[in-house]
Amino acid sequence: MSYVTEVYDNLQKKHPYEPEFLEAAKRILDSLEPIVSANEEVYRKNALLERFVEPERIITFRVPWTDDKGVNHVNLGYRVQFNSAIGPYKGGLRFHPSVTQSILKFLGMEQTLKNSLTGLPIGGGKGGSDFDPHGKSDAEVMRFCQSFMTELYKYVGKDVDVPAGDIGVGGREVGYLYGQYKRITNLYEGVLTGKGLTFGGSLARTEATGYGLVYITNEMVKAAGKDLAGKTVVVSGSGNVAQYAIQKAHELGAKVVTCSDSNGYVYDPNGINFDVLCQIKQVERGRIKEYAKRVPGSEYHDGEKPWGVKCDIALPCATQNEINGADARKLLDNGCWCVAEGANMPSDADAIDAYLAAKILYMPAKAANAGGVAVSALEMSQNSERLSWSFEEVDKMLHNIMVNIYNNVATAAKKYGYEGNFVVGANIAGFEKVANAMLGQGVV
Ligand code: NDP
Ligand code: 2IT
Repeated sequence: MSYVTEVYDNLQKKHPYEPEFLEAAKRILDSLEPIVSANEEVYRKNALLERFVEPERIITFRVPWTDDKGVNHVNLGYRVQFNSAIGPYKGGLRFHPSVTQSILKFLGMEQTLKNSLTGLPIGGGKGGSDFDPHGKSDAEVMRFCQSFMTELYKYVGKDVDVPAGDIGVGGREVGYLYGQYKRITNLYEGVLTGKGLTFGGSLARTEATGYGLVYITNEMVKAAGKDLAGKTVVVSGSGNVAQYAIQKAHELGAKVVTCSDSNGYVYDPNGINFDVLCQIKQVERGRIKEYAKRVPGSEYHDGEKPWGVKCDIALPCATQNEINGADARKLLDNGCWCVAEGANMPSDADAIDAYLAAKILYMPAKAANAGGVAVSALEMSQNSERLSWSFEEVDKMLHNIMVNIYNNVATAAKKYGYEGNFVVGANIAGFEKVANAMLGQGVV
């Protein structure tokens, strides 16, 4: 039995109730086969894969909070400190009812490789809660964040573990979490990223994931001899990543005709209006169906996803497994020739098989959405030197980082005999640095 299969079989036995984690681990391990077989003896001797697949530490805690009517609630809180071989744990916090340890372990493992791809010194972590911020007042969200941090502060710090946002955690939540950390510890330090601009946040962090997604898509499209300008793009989601992917895609001359939330999607043949979208989602915290009421010519499709809409390029920016095999075949049948993932693991295994079989351009999440955490690492640097850089400086660095990621992923794929397969390329390019750091630091 191959080393990779052996490790995966063992993992399955140990964690039978963690389907999302097992799915992510299987996909990653399978695509590491070429680098693992080239280094099998040394990896086995150092139990490298056995260590790589287990988080260094998982912290779980209860989060009690009181709603505006005085009713008490208890949610679950987590932080998965996955891998610190190349830097302090780094990764977002997700507040969503679907959050479980399995989902956070899958995200932590992905994050470890993603952070390595950025070329910056950040390890991998992820955390969050099954708390649902939808429909909660600002005061309720604040009390929840304060309670969450009252436990989490013991385990994080600027050189230990630096959380940020993810689904359900944006600037408002990061601000409340930061305020409570500072109040408890009396430390004014960069313990979180995605902070407000008046208290250590980096310019361009809000835009970074969406912009980075479009920068790497552009690089991949150019390398294939094509151009983003004039192309039709389908986006899912309407949160932080989707909003700034839409803005940047329009700036580069493409036309984004859809966006969505968990209730349905809107189709706007004239291109999604960024200002209306931001008014609904950032200011009013409303539902995407409002868009169709305000923008003449647009349509709302309740209960549907946008994958049946004809497009050149698809940018899934909502959540995991939002494109299954049948959705992928619909995209391909309608002529889609490029998929780049803003969300984490939005395409299921069947969908990825369909992309690879059709040989379309496909950039997986850990490379495509790495711009967010890359600018988070730049925020950490700015906090350390107590200076802040201009929007243009940060944006230029982000652009360079995404171009480097594209080149490293494409080169690794080619080096191991999988030219054009960016799944293999991204996993191997990310893993190589983490593996070498783990080997160099001994069996810990
Ligand atoms: P937001 O909370 O800002 O937005 C999430 C969007 O996705 C909303 O439109 C939401 O709709 C939709 N969504 C969430 N869960 C589901 C679901 N189960 N089914 C259908 N739609 C859903 O989050 P972000 O934009 O920050 O995150 C989006 C994705 O990008 C996630 O996969 C995240 O992990 C990933 N990501 C985020 C980064 C960042 O910097 N923020 C960096 C890298 C990746 P609704 O409001 O109805 O729930
Ligand atoms: O999935 C991700 O990369 C994020 N949610 C961003 C993490 C971060 O630390 O900025």
